[in-house]
Amino acid sequence: MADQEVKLLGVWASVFSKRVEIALKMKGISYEFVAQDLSNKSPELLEFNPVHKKVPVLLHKGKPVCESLVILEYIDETWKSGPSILPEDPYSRSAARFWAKFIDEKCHPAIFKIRRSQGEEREKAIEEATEHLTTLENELKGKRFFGGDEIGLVDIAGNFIALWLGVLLELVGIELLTKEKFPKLCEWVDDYLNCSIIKETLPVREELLAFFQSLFQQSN
Ligand SMILES: N[C@@H](CCC(=O)N[C@@H](CS)C(=O)NCC(=O)O)C(=O)O
Repeated sequence: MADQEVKLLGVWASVFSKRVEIALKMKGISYEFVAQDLSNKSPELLEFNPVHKKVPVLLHKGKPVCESLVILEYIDETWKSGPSILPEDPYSRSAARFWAKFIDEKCHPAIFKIRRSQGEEREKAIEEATEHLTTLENELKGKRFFGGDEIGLVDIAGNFIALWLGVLLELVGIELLTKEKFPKLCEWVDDYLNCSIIKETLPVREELLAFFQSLFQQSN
């Protein structure tokens, strides 16, 4: 069976690996999770993702697929079981790809910049992140999930905003995603984290916090 030939090279604390695990679970595909040590990259990781040398890598029947958003589309196109990750209609599909890309290219860097900067530079980074989160807040108006009534590509891409953002900013003593400023986004976080597949797949907040705390201590 095709399911038995699915392997995921990943890291438990990686927001990108978790995207792939969520998609596989949504489709009901069983897979082998092969944990990677990014401080000592495995020959398998280097062989199957020689360009970026990053997790996640999905191996399907021995063939590698790299880059989490590409993998999500591959999963959606390969397994028609379970709910769709991308919408059917081409315009809605392009919109989903647009917002997923926006999260990766705008939101992630802005939030990481807050952690890395100090003083005036940090204030600017907070302003920038606030602007991007406001854009997402507006995109959610009238919808429960970015995908509509059900979770889809943009929700899964938004893992970082749902869990990692709060953890990373707690470590620098900043609260950005508040109910007062972002009521829709906060409602989305609650609804998303309460979906059974999401709950069983994403890491426990305290464990993630401890992991990044120790990672940052090592890198400071
Ligand atoms: N754009 C990539 C990002 C993947 C990524 O940044 N993975 C990190 C772990 S969270 C990684 O493997 N880092 C190893 C490195 O940078 O050397 C994706 O969406 O899959």
